[in-house]
Amino acid sequence: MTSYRNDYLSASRGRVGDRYYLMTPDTMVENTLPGLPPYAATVLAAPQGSPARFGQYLLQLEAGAASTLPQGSGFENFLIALDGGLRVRSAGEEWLLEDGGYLFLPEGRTFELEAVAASRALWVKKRYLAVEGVEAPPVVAGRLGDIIGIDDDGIDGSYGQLLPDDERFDLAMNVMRFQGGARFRMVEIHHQEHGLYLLEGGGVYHLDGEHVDVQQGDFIYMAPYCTQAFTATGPEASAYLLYKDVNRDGF
Ligand code: UGY
Ligand code: MN
Repeated sequence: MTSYRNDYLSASRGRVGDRYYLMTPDTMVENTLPGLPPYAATVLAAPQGSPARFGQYLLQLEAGAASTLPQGSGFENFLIALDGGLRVRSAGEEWLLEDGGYLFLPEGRTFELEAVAASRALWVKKRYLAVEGVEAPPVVAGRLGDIIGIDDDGIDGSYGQLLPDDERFDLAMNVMRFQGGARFRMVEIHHQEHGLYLLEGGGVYHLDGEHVDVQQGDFIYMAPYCTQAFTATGPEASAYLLYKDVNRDGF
């Protein structure tokens, strides 16, 4: 008798838990978003269907592909080139993001994109939470490779901050780096949410009481109060890029 069991159903590591989901590359679906080239965007996180209060997108652009409408209107926006090269224009300024090059644009700016080579990039967007008496954040540009990490015993690794750590910013984009064999010394519980993109390596992630295997190219959404801890099973080093809402009290 023919079996109609689909082996890929059990083979995928992708899963959706109560307070998190793990999106592995085999589960990612390409979408066409307004003003972007056809099927260029995978929605990694968005409020639709999840508690997420931010958007995160994996963009995959062919050389020469460009946006046809201003992007990011009404949001603060963060872009980072994973590979290839991305020209970004905003308010008469222009940046070329290559190999970990990143750009933060405060709310009030829109941007246009053009891929100068076949490119993959991550885009995070969020509605800015202004605080009376606190200045708005400035434009920030940098390169992931230049970010020096600060050792942190609690996570048995280091974290590097791509954006300034002060009250003007209501989001952090951090790179967390781990040697093979490193493991969190605590299980974190906090009111903030995370969008985690695994840049290299892999290991086991403790999420909401479950343990999942994670690898390069995976995305994890963690809702507020999701228990979390990482073990880098090695032997190679691991690194992930982590979105976190910060410097606000949760109201
Ligand atoms: O900053 C953080 O909350 C970070 N340590 N969390 C994480 O890596 N899951
Ligand atoms: Mn955390």
